[in-house]
Amino acid sequence: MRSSFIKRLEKLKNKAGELLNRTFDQHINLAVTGLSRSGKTAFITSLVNQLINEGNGSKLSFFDPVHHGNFIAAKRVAQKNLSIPRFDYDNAMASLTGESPQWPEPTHGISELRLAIRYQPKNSLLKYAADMATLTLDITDYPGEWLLDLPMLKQTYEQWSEQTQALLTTKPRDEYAKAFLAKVGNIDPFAVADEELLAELAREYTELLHTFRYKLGLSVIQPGRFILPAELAGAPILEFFPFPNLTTIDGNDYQNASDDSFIGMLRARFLEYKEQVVKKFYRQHFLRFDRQIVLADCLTPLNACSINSGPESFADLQLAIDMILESYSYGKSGLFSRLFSPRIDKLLFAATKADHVTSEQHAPMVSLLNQLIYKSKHSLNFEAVEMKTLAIAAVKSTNSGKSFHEGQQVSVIQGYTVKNAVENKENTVEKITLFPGSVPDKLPEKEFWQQCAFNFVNFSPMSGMTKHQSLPHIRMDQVLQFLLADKMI
Ligand SMILES: Nc1nc2c(ncn2[C@@H]2O[C@H](COP(=O)(O)OP(=O)(O)O)[C@@H](O)[C@H]2O)c(=O)[nH]1
Ligand SMILES: [Mg+2]
Repeated sequence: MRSSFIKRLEKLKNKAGELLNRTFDQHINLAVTGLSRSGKTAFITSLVNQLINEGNGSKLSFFDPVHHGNFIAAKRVAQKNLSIPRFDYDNAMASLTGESPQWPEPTHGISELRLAIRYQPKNSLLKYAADMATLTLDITDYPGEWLLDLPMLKQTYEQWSEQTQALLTTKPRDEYAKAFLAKVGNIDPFAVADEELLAELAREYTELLHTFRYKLGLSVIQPGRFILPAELAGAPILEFFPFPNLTTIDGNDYQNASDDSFIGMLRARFLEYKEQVVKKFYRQHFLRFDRQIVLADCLTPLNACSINSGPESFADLQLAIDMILESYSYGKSGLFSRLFSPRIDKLLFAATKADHVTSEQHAPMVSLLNQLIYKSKHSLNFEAVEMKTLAIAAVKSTNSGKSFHEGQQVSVIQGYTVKNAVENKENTVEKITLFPGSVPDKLPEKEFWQQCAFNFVNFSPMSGMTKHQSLPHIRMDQVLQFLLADKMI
């Protein structure tokens, strides 16, 4: 009699659990972005790794569900959106944990991964109904460069050309862009377009963008898709470029330029790009995000003084962050309004690669990033978005310690760098110990760039990491706490 009563109670409880699980919001669409090489792939790999290997040596004491013991387990499950490439977790882990550990191959587009996280509800209503609940976490990785295209939506081709020309004729871009601008300047805008020439100049413009990004360390790259085209590589929709001195052309002539003229064709492709590429991304993906993490590598631009473009590349990063954040401001501008703005409730900024500096430099890293986002944070209308800034290392690749230098004790870091990577295909690594310099806690001034005192090297991942153990990290638990913990109570 009693046992059948308990059985019925259990059954009821399960039923109620199912129901509640369906009605409760147990789903998060987490978007991860940042400019190329800001550390997105490493970040997602580590986040997934920390969750699925929880218990195997993980250090997640600031993540309440683990700390309070209600985290049960997480596993990868099939993603819902079949048309988006899967985030290649296995390959990334294989690179990191191989015999000579390597950073994962860079990715060039959007990818997705879904985790099912089991936990024991303790405080929410769910605890009356179920011993176990599931939080589904959809993680989307997409290039921050794609968000740099948003401001183009408000511009005409003329305006965009004018603005881009201004950029291309100032330091440090001018030197590199001269030849390209001269070539375009030689074209009669009203002549019938030569498609070959258009394609060639578009290629040249794209190469310029690559130089700006990867040689000069600049961040404002427009159109952002040009350097990370994903499935659009080689498509004619990416074959356009800014046309200099358009404002000197008669307005009527410009308006009436025929569709097959150079200018007509460039204008048409620009418009098509905005419709089919920029808007499409916002509609298809951006709208469904609930939470966003923006990764920023503030250390690389500090290193840029050695190539003489420190101040510019830093100012450029600031501008790029402004442009990226514009995507999250609600309501203010009629054009973007609700059509493109996702209803995100949490926005996390992470200064990545914190393992490149000693731990007392983490606070300055955070205030530096806060300064970079300060302007946008105040000028944009973020409604009820909760924000936080952290200094993190997704995959910690150094150890810190103390050393003596000229009789003084100094904090140093120790890690491995690849020695003679080019000549020596064997990839021998070399152990180095260094004091990388102090991170300025506000936007660096002239003296900082003159001293050129900041020096950090690219470390290789540490050896000895294994697939079934959690990766060493800095503050990934605080990341999880901010992004997930409130949904697991
Ligand atoms: N030391 C260290 N280096 C990192 C970390 N995360 C990323 N990196 C470095 O940054 C590079 C780019 O990272 P990746 O995740 O591929 O950037 P993505 O282009 O944004 O996906 C890597 O190849 C590493 O050299 C980290 O946590 N620690
Ligand atoms: Mg990547």
